[in-house]
Amino acid sequence: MKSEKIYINGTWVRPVAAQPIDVISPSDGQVFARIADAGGEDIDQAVKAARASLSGEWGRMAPVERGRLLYKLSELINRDADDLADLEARDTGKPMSQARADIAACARYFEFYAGAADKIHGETIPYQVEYFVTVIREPRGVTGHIIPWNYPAQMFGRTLAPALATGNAAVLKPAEEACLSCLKLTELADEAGFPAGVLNVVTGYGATAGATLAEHPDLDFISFTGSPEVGTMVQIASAKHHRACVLELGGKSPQIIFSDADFATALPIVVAGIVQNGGQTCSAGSRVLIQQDIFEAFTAELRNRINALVVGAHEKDLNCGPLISAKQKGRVQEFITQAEVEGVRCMAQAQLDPAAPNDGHYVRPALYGPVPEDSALAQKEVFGPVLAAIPFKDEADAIRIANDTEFGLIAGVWTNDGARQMRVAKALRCGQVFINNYGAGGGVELPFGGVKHSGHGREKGLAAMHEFTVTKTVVLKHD
Ligand code: TXE
Repeated sequence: MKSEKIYINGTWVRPVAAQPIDVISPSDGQVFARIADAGGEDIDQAVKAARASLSGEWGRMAPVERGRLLYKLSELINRDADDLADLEARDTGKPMSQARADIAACARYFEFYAGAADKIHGETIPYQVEYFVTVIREPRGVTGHIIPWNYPAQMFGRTLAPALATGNAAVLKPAEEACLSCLKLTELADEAGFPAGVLNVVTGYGATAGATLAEHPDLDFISFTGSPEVGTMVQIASAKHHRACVLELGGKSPQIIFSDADFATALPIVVAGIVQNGGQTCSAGSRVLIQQDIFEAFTAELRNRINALVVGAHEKDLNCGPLISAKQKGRVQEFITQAEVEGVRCMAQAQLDPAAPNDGHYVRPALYGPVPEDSALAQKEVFGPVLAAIPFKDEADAIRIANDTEFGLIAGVWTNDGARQMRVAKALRCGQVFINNYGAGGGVELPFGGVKHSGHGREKGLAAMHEFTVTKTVVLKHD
């Protein structure tokens, strides 16, 4: 693999300057690869190549042909799924079965948007009788994509497939902590035969390569997934150039358990919602709001399940892997220490596999509760496997607590009362509500994104194709 190179204008090249960046395995803390550290000049070359490709073969390509290229890429991803999953698990520390599911999701993104590429319809608008008005959808142009380390392969598909399906030319800056699968996927895109310059992939640090891309004057659009702090910077840079952006900035998503909920269905899904990917998931169900009269009974069952979990190295394929980095482990431990200082009780904690390497970034999944509504564990995105249990009195109280954070990404509602399902779904301030199920990762077809500090704009589904296109109104006067 060409991990120390960047991909610009259809060619793997070394960055102009700078030392490569060491890639550390989260499972054992050891360096196992190196990636290129691109600088401003490299980013500039990538944007130039993307711009040039729009007036070449790509700009003239029929949508059906674009779709065929995307479909070819999805087939190549499926062909190499085992290698990609190995790489993803090693790079991110996630258990092998999760990595396999991520690669399948990545292939599915290219499959879904392949089929959608020639279905970007416009509309006609009845205006005055002597006019004929059509509204057409055109690509934004050159799109920038900055993605995080938690789901590199899935994010590659999620952000690039709709951008390419709609005819844009892209520059991707993946996260420095984990991006090897993105490089391998780029090799596959090259093999699929996308024209030179249509996809450019430039690895490097956020503060240098990422910031240069976000601030580049010749971008037409940017899609960012990451922290609210960097999201703010990306939005300010976009505002300076008067261009639109999509921001997906995480959450503090509630799972709301009413007294009449079906415990047996809810319990494994509530546990999976915080343990998947070590809780490093924007849509992690990190708060479980439980109606008071079942608080003891529900948390007793949760405790049993969490105590029985085992965290360990990715290749053991246990319930949970390590966190991405020593830095992320430190962040999560600070939240735990603060909760303990505030006197919040640890109700359950998973086991550490005795064979887990000492230098891995392991944090044992834990349940804390009852968590005061104003504490950090109830308000802040921990981005680790820490579940906060919070009791509520009645429906109004549940809605109030659920909405009382700065985030608004997703929510789970567990009740068999049909009217309540709809009332609560309407009252929640977030981008998606799951009733008697949970999980924003699945379902490429489903629009995904947040409100409030979780960001704006929508990824996935046909909604993403709207983000990556812009309308043009054509008004013809016939006589
Ligand atoms: O994010 P960053 P970090 C949240 C989560 C986590 C916290 C910090 O709470 O604990 O953010 O994670 C690039 N200009 N999420 O530090 O720094 C960076 O290289 C342009 C939630 O890893 O935002 C990477 O590619 N780009 C989230 C990407 O931004 C910059 C997923 C994300 O990194 C940049 C990840 C800059 N100045 C973290 N600085 C989610 N929504 O799922 C960094 N980057």
